[in-house]
Amino acid sequence: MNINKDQIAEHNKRLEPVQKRRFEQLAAELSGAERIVQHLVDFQVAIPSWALGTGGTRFGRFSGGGEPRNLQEKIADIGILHALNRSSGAISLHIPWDIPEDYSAIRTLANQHGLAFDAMNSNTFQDQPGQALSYKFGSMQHVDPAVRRQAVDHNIEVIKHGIELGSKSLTVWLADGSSFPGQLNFRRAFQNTLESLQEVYAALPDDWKMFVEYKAFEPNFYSTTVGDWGQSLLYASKLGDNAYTLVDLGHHLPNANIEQIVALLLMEGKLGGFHFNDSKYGDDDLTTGSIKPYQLFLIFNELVEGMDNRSMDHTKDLGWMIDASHNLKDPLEDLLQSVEAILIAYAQALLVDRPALAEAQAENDVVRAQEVLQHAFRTDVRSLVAEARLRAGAALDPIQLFREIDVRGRLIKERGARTVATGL
Ligand code: PSV
Ligand code: MN
Repeated sequence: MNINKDQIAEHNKRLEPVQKRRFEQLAAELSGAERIVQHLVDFQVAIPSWALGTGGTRFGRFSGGGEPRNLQEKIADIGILHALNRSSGAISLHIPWDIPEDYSAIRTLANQHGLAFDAMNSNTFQDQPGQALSYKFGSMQHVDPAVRRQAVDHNIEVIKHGIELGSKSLTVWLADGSSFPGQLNFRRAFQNTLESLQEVYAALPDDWKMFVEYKAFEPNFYSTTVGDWGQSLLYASKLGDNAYTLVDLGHHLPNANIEQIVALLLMEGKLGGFHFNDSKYGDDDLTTGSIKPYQLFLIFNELVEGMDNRSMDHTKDLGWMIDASHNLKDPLEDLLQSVEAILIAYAQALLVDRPALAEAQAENDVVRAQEVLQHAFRTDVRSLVAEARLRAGAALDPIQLFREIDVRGRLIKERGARTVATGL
């Protein structure tokens, strides 16, 4: 199904008078509202192909209906999101779940929906049917060189798919690690992993980036071979200029100061991209901004400050991706909420009075520094985000329109009530 311009126009016509009043009132109070709205119009967040179906836990999976059955339908789902918010103009694929049968047809379809191909993701954390060697004891860290070779070859194959689609980056997340003390020689595991990554890096086209994603624990519970940002940075630094660290918000030990991690990675020119989600306990993969919106704002505060400090392009120089899983909500509604939360945090970070904050810091005025940050965080910027949508041709209230025109009901009619998307 497609959402047409008339449906959006009719919806916006109804909501526009209230939006106009809210926006004008806020714009009169703020300096630079127009600049912020333009930044918001330009900002795009990639949607992961694996987040369009209902996720599960290790205890079970309660599927919704109308889930995408193949890559074409995943692209169509993201097309719906992008038509509704005009901020989801990219898809991130996971191989082998999303191997295209016909590159040119897939490129054309994505193009029709206004979607680009963001980072390609490899998968050496599961064994695939017919796979020669098992990843049970790791992939790139493995004691057997033949398993490492298989993992390297898989990543090179992922790059090849990406080249055909016009992607420009590869994200490598390894489940490698150990679950018991003594299981691994840490140094050897690191060296094996580094050598394997070096082979993949050598196969990377010059205009591509490699993102090394870290994760503190799970599926391994004693050690992870790319376990934190320090280890990721070590690999990325040894690999070369086109290798970067990728921060997934759910991949830290409790209470880690992610905003500080982000600030230092940016300072070193080694922050490559983001996987947005939220969590209370571990890698919960909940809707972005649903649990810790202040932390999300503080992260964006460092991102904006750090990117501006290096004269970076907010939209192009980092990979912005969601990585979430939905057990209870409609995946598409959940993704709309995540994108909205990201844009709100970004808008609030753009609002921070930087000279006032710098002055407070220079004077050790801790109270004033907090006031400056919280003034921005407590500003209700939703009318700026909505204004950006209006100007970009999106719906003023994407979730409301999604429900008004019964998108899910129509997808169920089209695809069936018992479809299950590929992925986790
Ligand atoms: C692992 O937890 C992760 O965050 C990686 O990014 C994977 O690619 C993704 O989730 C899906 O398993
Ligand atoms: Mn991730």
